[in-house]
Amino acid sequence: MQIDIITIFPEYFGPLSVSLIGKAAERGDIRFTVHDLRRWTYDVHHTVDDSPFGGGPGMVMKPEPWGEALDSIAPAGADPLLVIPTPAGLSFSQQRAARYAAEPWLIFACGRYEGIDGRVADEARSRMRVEEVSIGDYVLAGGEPAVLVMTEAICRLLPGVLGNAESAADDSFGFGASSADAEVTGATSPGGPMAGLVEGPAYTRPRVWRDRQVPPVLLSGDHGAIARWRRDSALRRTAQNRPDLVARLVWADRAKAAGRDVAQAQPARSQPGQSELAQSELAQSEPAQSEGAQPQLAPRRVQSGQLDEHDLAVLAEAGFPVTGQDVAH
Ligand code: JF5
Repeated sequence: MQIDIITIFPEYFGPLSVSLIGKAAERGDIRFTVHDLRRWTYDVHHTVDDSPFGGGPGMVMKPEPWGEALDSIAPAGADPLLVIPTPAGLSFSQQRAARYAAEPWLIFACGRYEGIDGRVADEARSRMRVEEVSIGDYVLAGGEPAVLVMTEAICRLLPGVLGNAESAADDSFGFGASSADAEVTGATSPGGPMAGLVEGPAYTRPRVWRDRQVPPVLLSGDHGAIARWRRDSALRRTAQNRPDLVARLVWADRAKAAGRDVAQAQPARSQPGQSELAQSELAQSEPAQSEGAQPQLAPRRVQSGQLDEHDLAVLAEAGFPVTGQDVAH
């Protein structure tokens, strides 16, 4: 995979030569080329910004250096995907990371100040695919840290980059072990038992530390019981920390029960045509933290978009009293 990065702070990308990504780059599995935008300025001060038309605070990045940089890096006929970090963009997610990981060539354009002149993305769209992407609902001083975040999320999905190919599948927001293919193709229907959940806690030696035991089931050697326990702890942590994700699971579950397509029914952010009902379900408040007896283990269906009795009991225990058909408030 080729990754070009255009920035006024090339030094910012030193971390790309460290750790897993650094090793992948050394092996040649990923090739990073960092370009200084000022190379495409011709005045003595190497000016990249100017004041905004229409007034207002701050500065806007001038279009000319960007136009020349993109012409030079992606000549006519080339087919890269241009990614522009901005708080106003589409959400970056594990799914988008997987889609980007399947691209042979990405170009990242790091804006500073109040962003890049709007015509740059428009003009680039006339000859290449362009996505404006946000890594979260906060404002950075520039796109550089967003590019580091995205490259890390993307590159660890490349074959051979992560030590253990399996370990990406059950990650938080991962697609589950049974859909490694979907991960690479960017399929929208998640597959495995951990799909749509954040991960529960992990443990290592020693078995007892400061009077705290590792959960005994993890030492039992019973792989079925361990998988069940992990799903339960993932459900519990998702219920406690991410009510938005639980709302999605419940939504997908109901859609499945109603015989509708799960991918279409998921209440993804900013989907046009989203119903009032979806909005009210997403607005569910955070559940109270709860402790107490573990729900009884029961046989389960381990398919995405399906919550069995046991899942519902775990969710209820964690403060999400979800009945067969209703979400309690
Ligand atoms: C940027 C204008 C780009 O602040 C961000 C960002 C936040 N979430 N995702 C990206 O990017 C830098 C700031 C202002 C354009």
